[in-house]
Order: sequence, then C-alpha cells, then structure tokens
Amino acid sequence: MTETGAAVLSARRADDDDLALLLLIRHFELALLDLFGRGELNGTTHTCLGQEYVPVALRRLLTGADHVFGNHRGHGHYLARFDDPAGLLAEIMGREGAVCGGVGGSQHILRDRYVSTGVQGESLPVAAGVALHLKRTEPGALACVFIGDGTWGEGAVYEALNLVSLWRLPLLVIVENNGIAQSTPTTRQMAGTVRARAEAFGVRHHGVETSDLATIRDELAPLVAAVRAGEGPLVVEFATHRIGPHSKGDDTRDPETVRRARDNDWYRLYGEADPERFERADQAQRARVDAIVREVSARPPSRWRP
Ligand SMILES: Cc1ncc(C[n+]2csc(CCOP(=O)(O)OP(=O)(O)O)c2C)c(N)n1
Ligand SMILES: [Mg+2]
Repeated sequence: MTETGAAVLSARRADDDDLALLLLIRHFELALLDLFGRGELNGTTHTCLGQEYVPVALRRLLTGADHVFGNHRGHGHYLARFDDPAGLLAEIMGREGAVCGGVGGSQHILRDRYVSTGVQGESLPVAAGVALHLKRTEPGALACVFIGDGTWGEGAVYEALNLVSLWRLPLLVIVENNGIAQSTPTTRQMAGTVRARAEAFGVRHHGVETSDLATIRDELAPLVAAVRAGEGPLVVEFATHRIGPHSKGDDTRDPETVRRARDNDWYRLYGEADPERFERADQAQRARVDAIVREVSARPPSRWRP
C-alpha cells in the first residue's frame, strides 16, 4: 500500500454524471498547468491529476449537511462538491466572481460547509471539533477530511485521532496515498502503515485498491453509515497515483514510476472500457473547460470585500 505505484487499479463503470465530473476535473487541472506554463497564473497550484476519482466516488456518500475539508491538492474536492469550475478558476486567477474574492487562491477555499487548507495536518483537529459539534447538534452528519500519505508525519493528525476515537466522533478521514510526498517516496519516510497507525488509536481502517466508482461506493456505503450512526471514526486509505508533478514541473520520480502511474490512470482504464461514450464525454468537458478559461480570463480582477 505504501510503495509508490504499487496498486494496480482497475476502472470500468461510471454513469454519465460521474464520467462528466471526472473529465471536468481532469481538463480543469490540465488547463491550470497550461495557464501556468503561459505565465497566466500567479502563486502556486497542486493538481489532482490521477486522483480525480477519489472525491467523485465519495460525493454520493456525502450529504449537504456534512462538512468537507480539502487540502493543498483540493480542486477535485471542491469540484466534486460544487459544480462551479468558473468560480474556482476565477479564485485561482484572481478574477471577478472568485469563490473567496481572490484572496484564497488555489489552496484556501471557504464555501458553506467546505474549507480547504494548504497547511498539512491543520484540518484534522479542526474537523475533530466540527465532528464534536455535529455529534451534539446534528446527529447523522459527519466531517470528512482529505489528507495525503505524507501528512501522517504531522503530530496534529495523532492528537485528533486520539480524541475522535475516545469520543466516538463522526469523522471520516480519506487518505489519498499516492506513494509520495512532494519528492519523498512514502517508503522512505513512513515507518509502519497507515492501517496500523489508525488501529493503534482504535480507529477502523479500510483500504481501497480500485478506481471503479461502483465498487468503491459498495465497499464504503456501510462503513460510512456506521460513522453516521455514532459508531466512531473511520480512516479510508486509497492506493492512488499522482499522474502529474507535485506542483508544476517538479516531478523528481524515475520514468518507470511515472509510467506505472500512467498505466493505472483511471482516464486510460475508463477510456478503454467504453471508448465511444468516453470520447464524446471527453470532448464535451474539454470544450466546457476551454470556454470557461476564455470567459474567466477576460474578466476584470477580483476585489475582496471583507
Ligand atoms: C505543515 C506543512 N509542512 C510542509 C508543507 C509543504 N508541503 C506541501 S504539500 C507537501 C507534501 C504533501 O504530501 P502528501 O501529504 O503525501 O500529499 P500529496 O502532495 O502527495 O497529495 C509538503 C511537504 C505544508 N504545506 N504544510
Ligand atoms: Mg502523497
């Protein structure tokens, strides 16, 4: 699970809505890298290329009452929650219509019950507090946090796990284990496993080794229902792959590792499973993102009104 690219992912089934969302996120991320390459964006960005299916799979297991915490690689987390690529792009480009008035940028988004942070591990203690509030005031709702494998190096993760387990709080921790943290392979920085660490706190752990949305939802539905029912927190660890660089142009991996990641890309697997439908959906989302990029790029700069 912790070895870079170790999991062999298979992907076959997605309905039209899921496929459209997967491809929207894919083309959104590719457009960002293109905009950066052309000097059209400031700051930084981390794309979720290769990992799009994780939030897409989860979206049907979450409700509007749940709180979602994204991370530095969070565009897919946001787009799986809100059908708002123009608002997010405007935020990243600092243009009118930006979700957070252009002061949050790529990593720091706040909207309704969604928040993301670029500070690794920051979200867990906050989500633990939110989960406590939900348990007391809105039973049945949960807090869902996305973190990477590298974020298990942060002490705040363990303080939060301790309390959420002790107090049986409705916290769902989604680990996107892509086998690497920036340029450090997980095998070179993590002793033991995510599973053993979760279980050390008495927190249940479930590993996901597929990118097939239907299988993931079938596996997770009863486990998420148990979190809602007050049976305590859950860690779900996805064995996934980063297809692109950590941020922009900073991929330090050897070509073989990158090739293995690309071989397991849901985009390739779904494309092979149903080529004609995939091609149509792919073109539609590519065109949608192209139009959004043109339209948002032409907007005036955003203004932040506190
Ligand atoms: C507290 C903190 N330390 C360092 C960083 C710089 N940083 C940003 S992403 C990252 C690696 C994160 O790795 P992982 O959690 O595996 O997520 P991934 O990038 O692989 O999705 C680092 C070190 C940070 N954002 N926050
Ligand atoms: Mg990682």
